Amino acid sequence: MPLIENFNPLTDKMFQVLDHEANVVRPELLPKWNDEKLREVYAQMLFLRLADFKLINLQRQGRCGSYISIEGQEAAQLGSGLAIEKSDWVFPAFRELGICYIHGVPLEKIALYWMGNEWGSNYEANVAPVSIPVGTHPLHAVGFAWAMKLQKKPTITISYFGDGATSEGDFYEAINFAGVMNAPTIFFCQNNQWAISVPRSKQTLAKTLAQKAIAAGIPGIQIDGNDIFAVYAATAEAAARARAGKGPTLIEAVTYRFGNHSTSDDATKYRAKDEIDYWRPRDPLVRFKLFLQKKNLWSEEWEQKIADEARGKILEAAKKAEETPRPKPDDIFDYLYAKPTPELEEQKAYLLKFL
Ligand SMILES: Cc1ncc(C[n+]2csc(CCOP(=O)(O)OP(=O)(O)O)c2C)c(N)n1
Ligand SMILES: [Mg+2]
Repeated sequence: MPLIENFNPLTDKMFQVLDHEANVVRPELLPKWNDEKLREVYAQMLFLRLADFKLINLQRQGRCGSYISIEGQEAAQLGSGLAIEKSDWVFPAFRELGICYIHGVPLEKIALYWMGNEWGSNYEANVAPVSIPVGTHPLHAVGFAWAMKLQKKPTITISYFGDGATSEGDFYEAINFAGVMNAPTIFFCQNNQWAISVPRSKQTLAKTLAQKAIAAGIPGIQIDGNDIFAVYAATAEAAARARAGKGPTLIEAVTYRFGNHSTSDDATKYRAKDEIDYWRPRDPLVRFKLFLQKKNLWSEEWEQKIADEARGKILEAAKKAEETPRPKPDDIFDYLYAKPTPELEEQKAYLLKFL
């Protein structure tokens, strides 16, 4: 029975495959992964956690301008990333280390971006540039998906955005237009409970964010975003629907932002410690580890080994990023348009003369 079409976002309970204690509650929806694959995916999740910590440290050491942490959101990004094809297009917001990396952006490029070096946005992967304006890029994903449909290509798109973004006008335009055009796209909302210092409860009276899909006439499903298997199952089905010409899906992945909003923020000013205590046991990495432990697939030594391997790779990426030359000041003129306008040429000449 299709999961998405039968989900009622007004009344149904958040979809889980694993409950909070890592018991399998929907065995038929577990991905068909063998033990080796399960361990590989866990190692990827740990890698993301450690890469995230490293970027925060680089910022604290003054080696990186700013950074926006994904701690707590690894399952949402990894699970969805594994459920789409590398030929599909990802439209990220700013808190997206996980999906960008999993979809093929090298870690050194991600680090470079946060070091303020625009060459960090220059890569081969099908990942659009980071969108800092909140909620504008789901529209780009819809337009791209519509173009793919017109060209009869099997490519789909997926946009990532937060709970806060669902209060933006652009979001409603995007889901509405996607519905009308039957665009092959997925709206992947990571409801991490906060839009900087504004809690989810003060953003909207809507009971779920998934129910916003109803107004656009498209399916919406609320899932446990800290349950990697729920994320994988829902995204895989949404992707299959899109590819089969059944149109867009809104996924609300319920998760939690453990860290500050960004490295410029101090969440202790507005967030009670109890709340973090509530979410700590719900950490996606903790849940995945519990699941592996129950299957006898986890040990202290193995965790140590994969963590060491991850740290080695992360250090190498950070080193590469730091050794990359800074952009030239006149790069801003060269990369704005494919062919610079006469005005830009004039401004560039002026700048070079000035320098
Ligand atoms: C259009 C726009 N308005 C305001 C901001 C400032 N701003 C940056 S992040 C943010 C909150 C976003 O919250 P949410 O969508 O839940 O994403 P999260 O940061 O939690 O991942 C705001 C208001 C912005 N970048 N763009
Ligand atoms: Mg948020």
